[in-house]
Formats: sequence, structure tokens, C-alpha cells
Amino acid sequence: MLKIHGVPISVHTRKVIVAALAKGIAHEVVPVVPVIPDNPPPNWRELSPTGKIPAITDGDFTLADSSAICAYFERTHPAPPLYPTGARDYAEALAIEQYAGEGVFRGVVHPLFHEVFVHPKVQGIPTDPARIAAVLSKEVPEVFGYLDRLAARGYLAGDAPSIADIAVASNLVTFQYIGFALDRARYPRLAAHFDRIVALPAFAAALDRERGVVESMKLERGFLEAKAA
Ligand SMILES: N[C@@H](CCC(=O)N[C@@H](CS)C(=O)NCC(=O)O)C(=O)O
Repeated sequence: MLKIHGVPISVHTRKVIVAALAKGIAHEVVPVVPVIPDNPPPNWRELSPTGKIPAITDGDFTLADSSAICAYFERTHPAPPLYPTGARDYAEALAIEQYAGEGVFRGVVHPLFHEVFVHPKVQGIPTDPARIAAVLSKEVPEVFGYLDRLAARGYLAGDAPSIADIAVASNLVTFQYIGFALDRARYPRLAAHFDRIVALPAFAAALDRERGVVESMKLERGFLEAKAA
């Protein structure tokens, strides 16, 4: 069976799990936590040259990078499509997926996750409140403002849920898990988009599966419970 190496609370691993669930791809999640020293298996760099999660093994085939993995799924399991067919919509989906990795993850979620979780709880490094404040005051308005404008379209690329929507919403889940609120008054279209995407059956199933890990890590889950109520 296809194996997804990573942890479900990781933004990029979740993206791949949601894509696999959406396409009905049978898989098993093999836990790998790169931020915990000595956690990854000895052959990890053979599976993931950068050391990052996720990577997959599909028989004798190995592949790292969430975007490459989702593109692979699209070829092995074309239905339902996760990429729009029109040239412009397709290109926009790829651009937004890339932006989710660079702008949203690298600019916002990654630094906050490190300050709130990895530094104090894994590495014994005190949280730097100034870094958190800088991300919240500079990066978040720029990144979320852009996403809010894009979300006026309904779906971010094309007229059906695509990899762009999954990639962005996956970031917003982890952003809220670590205790930061999505400002619904300031970014109403992004908030409505988020609600719509996490309610998709594959996304909801992925979040349900994460529940145990999230609770054991004492992460914030109230934003999902509130929606479900
Ligand atoms: N471009 C990569 C990025 C993957 C990535 O940044 N993964 C994070 C978790 S979401 C990670 O492995 N972080 C641990 C580390 O950097 O050591 C992808 O799309 O898969």
C-alpha cells in the first residue's frame, strides 16, 4: 500500500493526505517528525533529500515534496481532478499552491510554529515574542489580505475545489491549531473560503483523523468545534 511519510498536523503532509482521501487512494501514514532529532528513520534522506515531510513510497517508487506528490496522484488517479483544466486556471492553481508554500507557510505558519511549539517544547529555546509580533503585524496582513482578495472568487482557481484551495486551507488549520485566530471581520472572504474547504468530505475526514494527535499535543481545536456546533 502507498505510504505517506510525515505527520498529519504538518501543513504539507495534510495537503497530501487530503488529496489522497479526495481521490480514494488507499494509503497508510507512517509517522516521521523531522523537528525531533533522531526521529526520522536511518534511510530518511533517501526518501526525502531535503529531510522535510512529506515523502511517499508507492511500491519501489519514492517521491518527496507535496506538490510533486499531488501531481503524481493526479496522473495515477485522475478523478476527481484536483487541478483545473483551462490553461489560465491551471496555471493560477499552481501559482497559488506555490504561494501557499512560500508566502503562507514560510512567511507566516513556519515562523509561528517554531516560536510557539518547536523552540520552547522541542529545542528548549525560549519563545521570541518580538518575532511573533513581527509576523502578526507585517506578514499576516499582507498574506491574508492577498488571500482574502483571491477568495472573492469562491474557489481560488477555476470553478471547483483544487489543490490551491487545499494548500491554503491546510496552512490556516495549523495557524489556528497553534493558537492564532483567523480574523473573520478583517478577512471575511478568506474565512468563508476556509469554512467551505474544511467542510469538504476529504478535508473533514483528514481533520477527524488528526484529532487524537492534536489533543495529545494540547493544540487549539476550538475553531473546528465551533464550526461543527
Ligand atoms: N516544499 C516542501 C516543503 C515541506 C516542508 O516544509 N515541510 C515541513 C513540515 S510542513 C518540514 O518538514 N519541516 C521540518 C524541517 O524543516 O525540518 C513540500 O511541499 O513538501
